[in-house]
Amino acid sequence: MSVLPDLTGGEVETAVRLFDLDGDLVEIVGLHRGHIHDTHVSTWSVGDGAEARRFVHQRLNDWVFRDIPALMHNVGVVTRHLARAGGQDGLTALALVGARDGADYAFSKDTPWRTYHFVEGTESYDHPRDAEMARAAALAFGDFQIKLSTLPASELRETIPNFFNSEARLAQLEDACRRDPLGRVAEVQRELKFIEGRRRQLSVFENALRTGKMPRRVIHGDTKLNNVLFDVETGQPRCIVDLDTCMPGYSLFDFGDLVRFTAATSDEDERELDRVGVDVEMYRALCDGYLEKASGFLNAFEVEHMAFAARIVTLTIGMRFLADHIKGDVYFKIEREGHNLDRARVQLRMVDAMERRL
Ligand code: GN1
Ligand code: MG
Repeated sequence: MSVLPDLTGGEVETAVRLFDLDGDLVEIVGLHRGHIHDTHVSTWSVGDGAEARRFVHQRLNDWVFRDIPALMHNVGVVTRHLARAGGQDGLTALALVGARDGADYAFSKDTPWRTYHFVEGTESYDHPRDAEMARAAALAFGDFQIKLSTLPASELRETIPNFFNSEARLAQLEDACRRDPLGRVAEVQRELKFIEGRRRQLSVFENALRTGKMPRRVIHGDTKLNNVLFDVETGQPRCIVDLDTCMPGYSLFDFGDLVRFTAATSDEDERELDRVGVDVEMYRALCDGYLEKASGFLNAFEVEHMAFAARIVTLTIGMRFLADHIKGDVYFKIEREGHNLDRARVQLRMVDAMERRL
């Protein structure tokens, strides 16, 4: 379920054909991943026994990203910057396929679409197979941040204002509570109290940014483990995907989000809250891998606040899920009633576990 209308197969095909692709279209299949856009994979045969080619097409969510030209400006800048930065370490950059008119995206009727080359021979994971995989993912995101460090922040637009700002996220949650359009606030009093008790912590990073204790840097912004594609042969990271939130932020956001997702003992939307927790061995592996790359550029304040970042980012994303539940699920796609509330509860339970264990 999403606030965007469903499309027919014919509409998807019309959109796919707006892009500069050769050969005969064999099939288009839906890929049910992600909370924001709709994703499809197309296969094209190019004849003469050559291997078929695949492409990833996304119908962009222009309710979440109100400024699609700005979003695609960022994706264009970042993909080209990463391609120039090179892939010495086995990592390749995600690459866009242009539309037939030469642009990086295309409108089909009023709906914006983009296309990427499919990265063949890779797979992604929702949970790390072992600590080595967690370490490798953290190393890949550290490397990604190093590559982005030579991209001036002024070249990127802030596609969603205050996206990483925990104080602003708290204000949005409070605003949702005041409006309470569906009368859901009454049933989330415990969650709101938990957040209220951590109000001051939500200002720590914003204060550090304001006073210059922590620098603003271009970051990935959504460092879920499943945004790393691992090579099926070598098991090593090959490509980092989902560049929608590459924007000026702070480095520890990426580290915190990595812990939130990768060191979790449960799924992001687990209903059995007793399963929710943090795996300390995974946490250590993430620290290790991230620091191997990032210790070169993090300052002392940042290194000291790594564990804190895991808590704050998890809490902040929990607040976003909760606010969306209260507003009536207008932002994150849901597959069941109460899905965003389940997601929020998992995040808050993880914060609780982190406070006890880290
Ligand atoms: C959204 O669509 P997806 O799953 O890649 C969200 C992230 C959240 C994440 C939580 C643009 O990402 O910020 O951390 O869900 N993306 C946007 O799983 O809001
Ligand atoms: Mg994302």
